[in-house]
Parts: sequence; structure tokens; C-alpha cells
Amino acid sequence: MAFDTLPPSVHATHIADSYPILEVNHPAVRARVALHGAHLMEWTPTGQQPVIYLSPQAEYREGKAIRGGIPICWPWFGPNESTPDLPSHGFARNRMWELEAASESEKGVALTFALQDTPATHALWPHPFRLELHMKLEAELHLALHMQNTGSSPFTITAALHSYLAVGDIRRTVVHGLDGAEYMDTSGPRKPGLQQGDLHFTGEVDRDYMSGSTVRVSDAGLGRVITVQGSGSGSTVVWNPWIEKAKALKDLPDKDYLRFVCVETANVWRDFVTLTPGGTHELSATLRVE
Ligand code: TA6
Repeated sequence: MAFDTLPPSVHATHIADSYPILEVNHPAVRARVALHGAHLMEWTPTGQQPVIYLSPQAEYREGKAIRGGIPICWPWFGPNESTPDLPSHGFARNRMWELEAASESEKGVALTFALQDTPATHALWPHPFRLELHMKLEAELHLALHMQNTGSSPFTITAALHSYLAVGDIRRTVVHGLDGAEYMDTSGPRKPGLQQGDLHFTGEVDRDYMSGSTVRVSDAGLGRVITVQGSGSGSTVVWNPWIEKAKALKDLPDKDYLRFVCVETANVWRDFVTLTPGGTHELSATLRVE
């Protein structure tokens, strides 16, 4: 849709050359979304501090994923298993999406973005597809990634809504809701494990959990709890890079590993999704803060 027909609370601007973003200034919520990746950069319900972490060193150029926010990992999560040279976490987060719809109500703003296959995506992955990302930016945040196989042969995907949740201090942050879940530790050579009790952070954590249960992130630093409730998902990824891996990420300040935890509503590991021709799947997440 044309940017000159946006509802009054939504404003289009550029954060860098050829890099449009939408800014939402609504009585219930402030938010920013990049067309690149349909990438949510900010979600701040009125009366709260930003709920989503965004790196002050994030780079804004086509083909480079924004560090922080909520990257859309699709059609594969992590390294591509058969061709490791392909971009990590797929290509959906590295391409310009179309804005298809924007509306507002007294509760907030709704935006719909779309991405379809092109010759450039076929060079990376040979399947016709259509993605729609439906975003509700309100006192709660709702993201629904709708995927469709528009081709004539089946394909299999893995995916994640890679939410970077802002916390006051990772060392005083606890993730609840994964007790008893089987996980694959991917911080080094893959190692299976079983979560016992709540998850505390005393070093790097990079785990794919076989659990689609609601997760609560309690953050003693900012004195709040963020709830992540998924649907269409049987897996959850939790990541914090800790000291050494944070230092290796050029687009992240060294100390900012203290300021976020990724809790990602996912379809990963054994929870992959196969779409037959015409088939659809929806992966969605609702975030609340209290
Ligand atoms: O979700 C966890 C993870 O897959 C980690 O292994 C870590 O590398 C992170 O995502 C960030 O990946 P990126 O490609 O954005 O640097």
C-alpha cells in the first residue's frame, strides 16, 4: 500500500538510504518496524520501558539482519543444514517486504507485510512461497507468520520469531515454563539435555527446547515479567551469547549481553513443518508485560 494512505498514528520515514521504516505513535503504544525483514525494532506499550532490545550498533542496509528486535527466521533456522554457506536463519529477515495493510483502533495499530519468492530467493532456495506477517501493536504484541506453499512440490521449513527481550540484567533474569523439556544445546557441538527447574543465566545459553508452552521471563533488574505465548509452535529457542560470543558480534556492544535474552517461538529441530502444494501453516506469538 502507498505510504500516503497510512492511518494517522503511523508515519513512514527512512533510517538509512533506501531503508524505510514505519513509526507508530499511538496513545496505547510506540513502535518501529523496518520494511527490511518486516522487522519489529521497537514495541513500547504506554507506561513501560521498551520491551524489545535493539542494539545501538545495529546496521541498517539491505542483506544484513538488524541485531535485536524480532527477526523472522525462515525458511530455515540457524545454519542451513545441507549448504552451510547459505545465510544463517534463512533469507526472510534480509529482504524488503511489502506493506499490504495498515489500520488503527483505540487499542493500537495493525500492520500486514508480505514476502513472495523471486528469482533471487530461488537462487538460495528453489521453492515458490508466500509469507504474510500480521502484527498487532497494542498493550499486547501479537505477531502471526502465515506461510503458504504456492508451488507444486512439498517443502520443509524450520522457523522462529527471534524475539530479543530487553532485560535489566541477564544475571538476575529467570525463564520459567521449560521445566522438564528436552533440549538440544547448540552453543558448541550439539548436546542433548533435559531442563530441570527454571532457567538461570551464568554463562552462554543457546538451546532448542522441544516445548511450545508459554514462557515467563522474570527480570529482577527492571522489576517486570514478560510472557511469551506461542501458537503453531512446538519448540522454543533460548539464547544469550554471554561475554565471549558478544565480543565477537560487531553489531552488539560488548556489555549488552547483559541487556537481553532471546526467547523465540519456533518450529525447530524435530518440530519442523512440511507444507504440501497449497498447504499453509501459521506460527504466532503474543507478548505481554506486567
Ligand atoms: O537463536 C539463537 C541463535 O541461533 C544463536 O545460535 C546465535 O548465533 C543467534 O541465533 C544469532 O544469530 P545471528 O545469525 O543473528 O547472528
